Amino acid sequence: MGEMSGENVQKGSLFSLQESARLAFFGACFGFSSSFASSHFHICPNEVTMTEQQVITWLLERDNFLLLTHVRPDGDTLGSASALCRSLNKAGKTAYLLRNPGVTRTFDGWLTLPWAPDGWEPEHVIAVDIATEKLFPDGEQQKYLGKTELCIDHHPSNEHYAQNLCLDPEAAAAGEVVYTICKGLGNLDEEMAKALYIAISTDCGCFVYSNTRPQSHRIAAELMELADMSAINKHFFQTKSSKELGLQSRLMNSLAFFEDGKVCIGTVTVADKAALNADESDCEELSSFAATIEGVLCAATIRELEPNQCKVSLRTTPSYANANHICNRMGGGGHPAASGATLPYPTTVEEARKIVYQAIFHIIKGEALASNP
Ligand SMILES: [Mn+2]
Repeated sequence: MGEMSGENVQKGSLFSLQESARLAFFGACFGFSSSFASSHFHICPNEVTMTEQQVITWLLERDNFLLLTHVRPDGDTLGSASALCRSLNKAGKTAYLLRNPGVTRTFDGWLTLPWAPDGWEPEHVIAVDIATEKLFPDGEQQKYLGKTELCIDHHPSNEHYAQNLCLDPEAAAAGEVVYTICKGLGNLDEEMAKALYIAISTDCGCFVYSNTRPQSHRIAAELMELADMSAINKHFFQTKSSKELGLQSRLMNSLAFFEDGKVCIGTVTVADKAALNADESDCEELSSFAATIEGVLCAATIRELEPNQCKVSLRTTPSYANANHICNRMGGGGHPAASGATLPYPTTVEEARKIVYQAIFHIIKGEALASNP
């Protein structure tokens, strides 16, 4: 699964001023301090922090909810929203998900996604697994910028754009937080259990990434009492398309290694995808592939989304290289072991390689100096 590590693949920015983009971008690349683009988005100064129990009370006092999911939606944002929607429906509430144009066929038949009907107007907007408004998909969701009443999240990098925030930065997935809410609403069932299992397992690489905590297993165990997860495990973790394997092979051939093999940077181009007739759903697991090579502690995968528009995914051993810090330098962010950034200025894949190299080495060398003065 694509962003199964819970990476927070920020869309870079939606600058209207190219020059401002250029300045901020080169600031990020070359080490000027950079509060990258956040001023262009809403920050809620009087944000209220909520526990799951307070969220339950808040939900029960209201009705007509619209659930938002993030751009390039992954198992966590979709599974969590799907489960929460069903739980709200079972509690007698009207709730829908806002249609997300980026849903890949990976999820076909695995999640119920009740999209809001055309023209339906919500009373309350809830963002699920969305760390920043920069991750709102283009299109209809843009009209909800600054309008999120509740954000349910697990990203330490959450940008506090919602009026109310229920954040557990220790959770492996937003699905763990949503689990507590659904359980509190008292209506967990087989379908919700499957959706929450998809949310949690995909964000922690089926319980092997470093974000996995004992509680992730406890929740998964409880969910497994309610549903058979074997088909989910087979589909999401033990199945690859031949196109996907072809892309992996091209990525493998593109890898450049540094620091005695501890750092690697690889690329997948638009031409690679075209040659294999592959689409985004074939790319979902690519970002975690390079990190599985023996000896690699910092793996960067550059994917050309469109010609000269590059997305970077980092998978690292945080004690060696903090992926969130590296991606912060490129206008993105996420978690210490898994982060992402979409370079906000058009770059060729080869230019992107240099930018990523510089960001990685700034952090590795800077942090090494900091710990060995
Ligand atoms: Mn997540």
